[in-house]
Amino acid sequence: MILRRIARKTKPDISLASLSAAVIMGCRGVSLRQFLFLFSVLLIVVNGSVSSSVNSKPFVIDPSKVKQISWKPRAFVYEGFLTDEECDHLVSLAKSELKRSAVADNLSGQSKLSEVRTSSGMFISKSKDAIVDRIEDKIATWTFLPKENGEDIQVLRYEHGQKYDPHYDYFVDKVNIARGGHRTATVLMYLSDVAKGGETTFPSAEESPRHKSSTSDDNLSDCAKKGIAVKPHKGDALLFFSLFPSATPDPSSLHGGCPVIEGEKWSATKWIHVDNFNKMVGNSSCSDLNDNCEKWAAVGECTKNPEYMVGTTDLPGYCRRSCNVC
Ligand SMILES: O=C(O)CCC(=O)C(=O)O
Repeated sequence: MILRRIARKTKPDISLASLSAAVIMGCRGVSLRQFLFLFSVLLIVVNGSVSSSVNSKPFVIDPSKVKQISWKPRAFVYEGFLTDEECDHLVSLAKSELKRSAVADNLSGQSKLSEVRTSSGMFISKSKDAIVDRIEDKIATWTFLPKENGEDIQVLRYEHGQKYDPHYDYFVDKVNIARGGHRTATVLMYLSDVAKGGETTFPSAEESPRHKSSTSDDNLSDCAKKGIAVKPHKGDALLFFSLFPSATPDPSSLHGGCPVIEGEKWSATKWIHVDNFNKMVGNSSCSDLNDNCEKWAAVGECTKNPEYMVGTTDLPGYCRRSCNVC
C-alpha cells in the first residue's frame, strides 16, 4: 500500500491579533499618522506571510506517488496530488455558483442539458487566485503540457444517484475544436472521498493481466466492474489521454462517472488541448489550427498524414486550409 503524505500548509506563526496588540501597546504616545503607518506595515507583513504559505514550496513530482493504471487508454493516478487545503478551497469557490451540468451537442457543439450528465458544476477562471494558479502550475508540471493549453478548471458536485454516462472528452463537432484543437488530456482531481459509488470508469479499457490480478472488485459499485475504474479519494488526481501520440482520437478513452450511492462526490476537471486554448478564434470555418500547417502541407503531410491534416467530416483535421479541402 502506498502511504499518502499530504503536505500541510504551514500556518503563519504570528497572529494578526497578537501583532495588532503589540503595535497598539508600542504606539502609546505616537501620532495618529504614525500609528496608521505602523498598522499598514503590519498588514503587509501578515498578508505576505499568508500568501507565502500558499506559494512558498515549489511543487516537485514524486514518482513513487504515481501509478499507471492502464496503457489503453494511457491513464495514471497521482496519490495526494492536491493538499486538503487546495481541495477545500476549490469546493468553497464553487459552492455558491453551481448550476446543472451540460453536455456538448455532437452536431452543433452547443451546450445542452441531458440525462447523460446529472451533476452540477461551475468553471473557475484561470489563475483566479494564488491557490488556483498553483494548482494549474502543478498540472502543467505533472503533465508536461503547457498551462495555456488548458481550459478553466470545472468543479463538479455529484449528489446521491448523480452520474456522467460514458463519453469521450474529444469533440466530434467543428465548433469546439476550433479553439485549441482537440482535447488531448484530462486531469480529474478528486476533492472529496465518496463512501460508495462515484468511481471514474473506463469501460473500453484493455485490462492487463497484471492489473486484473492486483485489484479486488469488493469495494466497487456494479457500474465500475467493467474495464478499469478509479475510486475517488480526496486529493488524488487521474490523468488520461483522449488522443493517441499521433494526435488521433483514442476510442479506449471512453469514460464516465458512476452514480454516487452513498455520500457526495466533488471533483475538479482540467481539460487540456493540443494547442493554445487562450487564443480566440474567428468564425471562419476554413482555417488552419496550427501555425505550422503551411510548412507541413508543403512537404506532403496532407497525403502522408491525412488523419491529422485533413480529418473527416465528423472530426475535421487541423490543416484543412493548407491542404485545400475547404
Ligand atoms: O466524474 C467523473 O468521474 C468523470 C467526469 C468526466 O468524465 C468529465 O468531467 O469529463
